[in-house]
Amino acid sequence: MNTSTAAQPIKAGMHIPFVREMAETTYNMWKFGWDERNGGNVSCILDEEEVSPYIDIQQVQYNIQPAFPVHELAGKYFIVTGSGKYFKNVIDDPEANLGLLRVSANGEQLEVLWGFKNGAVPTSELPSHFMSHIERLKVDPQHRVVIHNHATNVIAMSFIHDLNENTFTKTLWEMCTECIVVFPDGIGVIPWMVPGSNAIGQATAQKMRDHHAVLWPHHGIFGTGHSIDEAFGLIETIEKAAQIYMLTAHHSVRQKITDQQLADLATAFGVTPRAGILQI
Ligand code: 2HA
Ligand code: ZN
Repeated sequence: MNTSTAAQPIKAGMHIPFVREMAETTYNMWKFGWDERNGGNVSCILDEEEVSPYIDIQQVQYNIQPAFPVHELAGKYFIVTGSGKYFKNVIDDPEANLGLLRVSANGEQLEVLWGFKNGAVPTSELPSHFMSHIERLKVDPQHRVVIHNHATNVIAMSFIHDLNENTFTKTLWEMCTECIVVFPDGIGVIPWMVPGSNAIGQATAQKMRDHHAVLWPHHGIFGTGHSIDEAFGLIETIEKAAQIYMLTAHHSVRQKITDQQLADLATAFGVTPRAGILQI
């Protein structure tokens, strides 16, 4: 007896593991309220072996001129979100909201291999992403992912906390016990700047030499990692700490995690807190 019900048609691209992960992650970020409208962008470095079973890597659809030559990333494959695209919608049409590109061998072109259907183009923050990838790869060859989003409490905190990156980091560490273990290198902070520009990309990337995450005051956050899970988890942890801060900031605090306790955590978990933040 045939008991099967009508199969749901699988959306174009959703059989590809890295496309599915991008679609699910962008959807989750939207559900968290971190990516209203077209807010946020993601880029992930892929190995040729991950790409080639699903996409014809000989078949360049067309070329795009990058904002600056990216010699350092020559030959690398990236799955990236599209400019002006809504994270809410990626899951319903990955091909129209995402694109797969390869930096050409001479670093002067971006070769589109898949996606960006109907004239879509890569995220407006591609310069910031590329510059951040370049800097993270210098300090960590395993680096692969840059996520930018508009994490709500991180933005809120940037209005009421000072923007010194050491004191901002210290406050975040004090909010939840696990923070110093998840981001012992702290959070980098740049001044408010116009998004989408090479200048904000340079300022962000400079902070990426010493930090996995960078705050854009009154705008959002950049988080990086070896995987989408790791970069997402980093932002989640920072946002959680910022949420605790926002929930407690207008209350009188009766007890807190001390600097000695933060140092004990670092020792217990084998991490080295960024120097100059703990006073012990
Ligand atoms: O893509 O988040 O910073 C929209 C943005 C720009
Ligand atoms: Zn943004």
